[in-house]
Amino acid sequence: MADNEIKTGVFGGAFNPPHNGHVNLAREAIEQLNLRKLLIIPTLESPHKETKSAPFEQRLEMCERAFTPLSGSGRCGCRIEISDIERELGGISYTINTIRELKKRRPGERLYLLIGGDMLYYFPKWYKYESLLKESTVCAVSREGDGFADMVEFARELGRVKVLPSNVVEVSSTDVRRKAAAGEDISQSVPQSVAEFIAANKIYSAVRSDKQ
Ligand code: DND
Repeated sequence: MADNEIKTGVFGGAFNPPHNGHVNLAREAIEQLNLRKLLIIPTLESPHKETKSAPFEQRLEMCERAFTPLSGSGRCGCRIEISDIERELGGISYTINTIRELKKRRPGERLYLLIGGDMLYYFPKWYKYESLLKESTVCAVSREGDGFADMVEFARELGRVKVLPSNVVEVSSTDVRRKAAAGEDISQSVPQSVAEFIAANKIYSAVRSDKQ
């Protein structure tokens, strides 16, 4: 890697809603990879997900609230950018299309595609995943402990995948939606500003609490 190359993390998700597990993953990646920039990219339409997410605008706003507090963190003072590129590109949000567009727009930046550890086993089902392995550095952030060595081995077989050891915050978007729909407390699962936004806009009413 050239010395002057900028390390940019790319963290995509439905973020329906973003939660403390996502924020923790982002924080670990910034610190362990010394990222100068981190792009947070809500999907317009997630591949392989059948249920509709909350509207894009609301997920974008929740990402602003969840991730901008990480601005300036890490050794390089990471810059956080919440990106609407997948809305701009339109259609189903295949990650290879997003990465290719980002590479065009950001010459001189090296892209690190961040995913949760569990997602790594599913990664070979992604559209053109072999191209993604060539055109970005895939980083799976995973819990050390049971199964970690297997994951490192799986990553080695795929090639060009880093596995970053991390503590993991046990929370899922499905669970947050279910709790919000039932009127239960979500303050331990999402940043406070996200909890306030969900409540104020009644985002996960019972109608939208279905599994995704
Ligand atoms: P999800 O729908 O899993 O998002 O999508 C993640 C990204 O994968 C999006 O950018 C999709 O476009 C892309 N994708 C998925 C499938 C196929 C293709 C692309 C394709 O191109 O063919 P979620 O909001 O559910 O999760 C976002 C990320 O956060 C995921 O990587 C997930 O593993 C991770 N995560 C956690 N990490 C740490 N602690 C937790 C987590 N919960 C979810 N508690």
